[in-house]
Amino acid sequence: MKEKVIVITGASRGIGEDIALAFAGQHAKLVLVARNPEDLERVRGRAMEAGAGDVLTVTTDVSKEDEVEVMVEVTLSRFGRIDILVNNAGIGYFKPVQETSLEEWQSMFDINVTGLFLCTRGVLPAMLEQGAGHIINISSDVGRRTFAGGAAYVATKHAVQGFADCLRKEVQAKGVKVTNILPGMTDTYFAESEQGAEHKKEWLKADDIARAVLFAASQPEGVLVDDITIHPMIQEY
Ligand code: NJP
Repeated sequence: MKEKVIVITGASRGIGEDIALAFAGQHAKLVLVARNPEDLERVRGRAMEAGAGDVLTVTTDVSKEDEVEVMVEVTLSRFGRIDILVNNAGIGYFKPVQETSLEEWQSMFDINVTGLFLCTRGVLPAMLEQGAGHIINISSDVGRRTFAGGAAYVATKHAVQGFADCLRKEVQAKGVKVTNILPGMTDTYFAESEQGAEHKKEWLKADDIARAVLFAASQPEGVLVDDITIHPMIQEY
């Protein structure tokens, strides 16, 4: 991973922070993306300590086309290439349909789906020119199943799965891999919760997801991992 350039969205906390630390431990060069610059700076410090080759932070709202374009430009002018994009930024509101506001619906689609599309579209020209690259999406176990009370969020993650499965068919022959990681309940700040809360003791840890990402990312050139579903023992799939 030493010479690899890895862009990670939602890198300011939770799963994204641990993905950054996992790649830092492999001495990769990191581009950390999120909206909060102070949190990004904190993770940058941790990643440097963990052994990252270099770390660039780019304050970006992934749902904004112009900000994503700038993020890609800044990355390419600093490092000249992009090897891996981890589309991790995401939010969730969990309510019955009749209680879901249009604002909640739209913000989930803006970040979870449009943001993922914009970042993917932004890095693809560089990856296709390189003839190599890897898009890794932090989707969700509910990208392939459903449950009552999560219709809007579940719809965004089904969209991610459909988008990614089509994209793989477009770019696989050109050397670009597409992998979906489908986590179950993971102890982070997700859905406005607290990381480390007592009731999440038996949930997955952010690092469990980071190890799955690293597994997919470190396969030999000719090996493509499509999906990894991962959930805690206490959660039925
Ligand atoms: O959540 P959290 P997770 N532009 O809240 C960033 C999926 N997942 O780590 O922008 C750019 O701790 C935000 O940073 P900031 C989930 O759907 C989770 O659990 O500064 N970045 C922060 O870094 C999501 O796709 C569970 O506020 C934006 C990060 O996103 C992924 O895991 C289960 C942004 C969120 O960190 C990571 O979520 C599952 C924007 N517009 C799937 N908006 C689970 N935790 O149980 C947010 O199945 N961010």
